Amino acid sequence: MAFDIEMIKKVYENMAERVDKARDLVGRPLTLSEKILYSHLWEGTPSQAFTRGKDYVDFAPDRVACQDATAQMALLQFMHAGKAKVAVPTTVHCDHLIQAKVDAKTDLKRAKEQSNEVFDFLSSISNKYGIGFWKPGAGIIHQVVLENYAFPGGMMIGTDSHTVNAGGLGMLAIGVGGADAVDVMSGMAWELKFPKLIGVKLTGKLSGWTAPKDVILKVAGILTVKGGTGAVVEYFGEGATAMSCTGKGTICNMGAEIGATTSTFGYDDSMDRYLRATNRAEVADAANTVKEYLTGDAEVYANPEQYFDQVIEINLSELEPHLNGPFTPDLATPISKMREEAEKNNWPLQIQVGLIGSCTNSSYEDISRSASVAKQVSEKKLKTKAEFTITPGSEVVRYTIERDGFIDTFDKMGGTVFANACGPCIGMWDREGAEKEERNTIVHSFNRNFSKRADGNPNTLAFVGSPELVTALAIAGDLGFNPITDKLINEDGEEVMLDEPTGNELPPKGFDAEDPGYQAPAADGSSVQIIVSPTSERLELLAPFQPWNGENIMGAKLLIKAFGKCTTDHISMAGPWLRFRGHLDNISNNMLIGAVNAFNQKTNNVKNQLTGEYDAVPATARAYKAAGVPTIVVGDHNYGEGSSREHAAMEPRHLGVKAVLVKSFARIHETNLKKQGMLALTFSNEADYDLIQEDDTFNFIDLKEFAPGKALTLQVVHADGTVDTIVANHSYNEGQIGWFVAGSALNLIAAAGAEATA
Ligand code: MIC
Ligand code: SF4
Repeated sequence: MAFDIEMIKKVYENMAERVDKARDLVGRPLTLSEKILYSHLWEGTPSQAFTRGKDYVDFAPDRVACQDATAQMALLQFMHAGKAKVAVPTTVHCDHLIQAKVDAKTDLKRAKEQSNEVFDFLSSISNKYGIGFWKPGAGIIHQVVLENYAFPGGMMIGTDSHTVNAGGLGMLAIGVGGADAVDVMSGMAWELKFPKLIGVKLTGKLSGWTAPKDVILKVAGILTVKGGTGAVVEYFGEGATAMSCTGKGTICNMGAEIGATTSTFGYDDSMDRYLRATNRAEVADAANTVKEYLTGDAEVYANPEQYFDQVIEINLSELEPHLNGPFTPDLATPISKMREEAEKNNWPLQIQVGLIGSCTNSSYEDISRSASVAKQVSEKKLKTKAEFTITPGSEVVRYTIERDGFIDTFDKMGGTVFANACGPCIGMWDREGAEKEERNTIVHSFNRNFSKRADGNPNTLAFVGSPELVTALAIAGDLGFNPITDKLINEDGEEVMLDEPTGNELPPKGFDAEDPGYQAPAADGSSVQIIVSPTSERLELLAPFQPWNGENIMGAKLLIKAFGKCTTDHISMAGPWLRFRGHLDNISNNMLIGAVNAFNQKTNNVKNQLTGEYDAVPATARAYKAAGVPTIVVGDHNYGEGSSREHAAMEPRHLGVKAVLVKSFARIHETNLKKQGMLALTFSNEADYDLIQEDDTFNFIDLKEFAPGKALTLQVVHADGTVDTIVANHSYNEGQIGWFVAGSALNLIAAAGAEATA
């Protein structure tokens, strides 16, 4: 049975009229991305054409998804919106709070004990507000969404950057902060700058050791971690249609790593097959009635240069398997060059652990192909050299692969199956010995490999590859091993080669599960009580942020000038800190502790200008706040890359930071800062970053004239009394300036809600 089928049918009913109207207005054939955008305008039928990369547009997404680590803050904010129920279908998924240590059963049991309070809160608040709840163990948000909710031509937002995974089913699915989700859940429009469009034409066909993952690893190498910012990536061509739906999901999923707003593929037979295999024939049938509206116009794909802002072509027949890393997902190395690169860079060649699964790459196809490699261990009398772990993406996948014997195969090669959860992908991996901080190499099929991400060890070098390659590398235990050309020595001393992986796109006997882990909400949740204990260390009701006092901000001190890469993992680390995601004050103790101080190259060690002493960043921020001194944070390019976690914006807001001034922002983080009433600013002249010194004081001398399109002027007063006057750009429109003035976007919603009930 398909969830929300009436909503889906409604989207398809409106599609033709809206898309045809948009085509008239734009005056040319349309890409799929444009069709979905123009058919989801807040105003309904389009009445004007928008300029890509420039116009802010109000949209009406069809649904919202949240995961446990971000849902807590999103729903704590939603409680202030004054609504009885969410306005669009919404789900919450418990997946991030489950630590991987022993095995699925033991770990899940422990997680339920440890995070009981949070799971209960999420379950009851979901029940109250009409939100579908997926229990711990049900699976990872994006896999569960793909299996149950994603539909071709739909638009959704989710409080997780990898929401984009649903592009595999032809959706525009976009990662956002919780405050954005609150807008949509409250029945308001959701605003996005009309994106630019990048077209990726896939020619040829995947074969042998090359997998869909290699497409995105290659694209990440080409575009880098910020090359997709502000753009939707649309894949097309014979190579795209020949690929499985879940393979497409993998490519879209890791599109988050190039900063893309989202990625998508046109509707095709692979999606029809996947919908039917996941019990959604009704959705496939409905989609088939508007098929031509669920893909780009033929003229667009025939002459992509005329319609996209940028076009990339990849010949899948020539594409090599890749490994990306360490420490950044865009450092792409074809497997044939890996030994040379590793030796040149002194990366440890010995692989300690291979990890497969996560929200990406845990489809039946991925697992069956990996199992076809794993089973060669016993067939060819090999011995697995590295440790090996599997985190299935959902209970449906786990149950089905167990039934079909794959778990047994992994078991035999020495693998451990963890719970259906994020686990090692987000630092929820109690890896033995990680605290020794030894330099070591791991390979995984996840999507991110920032420093400390998997096991908290800054000296773990993580490389990202396809699950089948990761399996082969775990067997070989050698980062330089190329399964296409290299031999292994087996236990009889013979040279053997691994056969190419083979697998099934979909389970021949169908998907199954005894209990997929879903809990439907109460039809009327008005009597459901939400209890948050005032003494809880995990959950804390939110107090509204103070509105702007209307004055220029004067005398702000530099809290930290962050050096180099500063992702949301650096700003608000995950792993052990995930436990405080529902408690703003407690989680603020991790604020920027991973960022490198440009003046001493240390992490979590900054100068307190009031005392001259060096201390941890959160402690220093608290000291300034207590003294009533505002602060600012300075950073480099692509600041806030990675996660959608709005804690990375709320923590500085809570601890008295007024502005974040950087060379450039990642999209979600910039919006999160705006929504929480902060100033998100960029250097007009990038070289001004170098002017900022450790003892600087900042005066925002024309903040009173804060207006769209008008840069702000900042006086940077150095310790010796000299002053540099610099220009700070911003991208705030009128409404967003309103958020700053009100103290946060939520303050405005809450005020409107209070007015409505008064
Ligand atoms: C991630 O992959 O970094 C996360 C953890 O899923 C985050 C969400 C979070 O920080 O809770 C994301 O991708 O948005
Ligand atoms: Fe979970 Fe990792 Fe996927 Fe984020 S990227 S949702 S942490 S599995």
